[in-house]
Amino acid sequence: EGDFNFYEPQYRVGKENRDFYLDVIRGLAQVPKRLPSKYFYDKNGDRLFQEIMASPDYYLTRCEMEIFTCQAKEIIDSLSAGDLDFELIELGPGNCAKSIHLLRALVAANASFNYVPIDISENVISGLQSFLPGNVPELRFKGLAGDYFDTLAFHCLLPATRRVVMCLGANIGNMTVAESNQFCKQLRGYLQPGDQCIIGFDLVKHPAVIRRAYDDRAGVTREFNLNLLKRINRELEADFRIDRFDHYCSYDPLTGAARSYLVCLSDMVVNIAGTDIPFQKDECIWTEISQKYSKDQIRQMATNSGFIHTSEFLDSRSWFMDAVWTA
Ligand code: AVI
Repeated sequence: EGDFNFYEPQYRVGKENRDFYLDVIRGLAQVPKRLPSKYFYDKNGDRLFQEIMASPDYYLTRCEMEIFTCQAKEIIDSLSAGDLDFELIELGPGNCAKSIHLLRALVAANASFNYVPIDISENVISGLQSFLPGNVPELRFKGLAGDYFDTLAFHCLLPATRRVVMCLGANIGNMTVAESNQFCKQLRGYLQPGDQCIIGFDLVKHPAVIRRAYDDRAGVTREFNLNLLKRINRELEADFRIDRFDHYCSYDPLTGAARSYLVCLSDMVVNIAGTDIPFQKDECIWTEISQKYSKDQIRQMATNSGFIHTSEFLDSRSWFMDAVWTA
């Protein structure tokens, strides 16, 4: 790699922040500049994301919640036509607010299943460990903290009757179309024929509704985006002047991509752990993609990645889809 000059300053940041540092420096060395959205979620970012999900302008959470509260029984029916002996893995469970409806319905149906939530955050897993026993008594579960795919790959080496993998919340939308196809192919690679997955997709809809969701009137998404710079300042000894950046989001109905940016309001040089990075007025840092899909694209993605598109569950406005695919 040609970026040797980047390596020395990294030793000014703690070992635990080294990957973060390298991702930030590499992203800001690109033209146009970019920062990976996975770094939104520090403690403050988690709190802001909770606020976004409760915001009247951010429809996604309510749509998927409606699907899980009103159609849990139908979802269960599509999982294997009555054979309820499986392992239910959830990638990125958060606080389980949606999947809990499925868990309760499965327990009520006397399903013989184990629940395995996998999350990168130890906090999420320990939170579930204290929350689930009191809220879904009789649930057998084992939380695993770690990277989705590393953990899943390791876990899938263990014997199991059948596996169902859930990836809710339109998390798949935070990848480009090419990356999400790759993700689904990789997921298929870990599964056996007859295993299934449930994936949440945000659907294309009126462009103004989508843009509003990523530029909410209360300004929480703005705070959420700017928080990334605050985190870089705090954890990577940087000196971003937060008031010299603005939140901007675009939605392109031709590609289904909603993109968030941080716009630089004046020429400046920012120092990150000893490395100077120049910024120009009106330059944009691309921080996030939230990809929207048509129903046909979702059906096609199932086929492309080696799954059968088994069933689809929509909310009453057809704004969101939870798709069940069979390997
Ligand atoms: C987590 N993810 C699906 C959210 C989304 O809709 O892309 C993150 C988010 N970004 C801004 N608002 C919400």
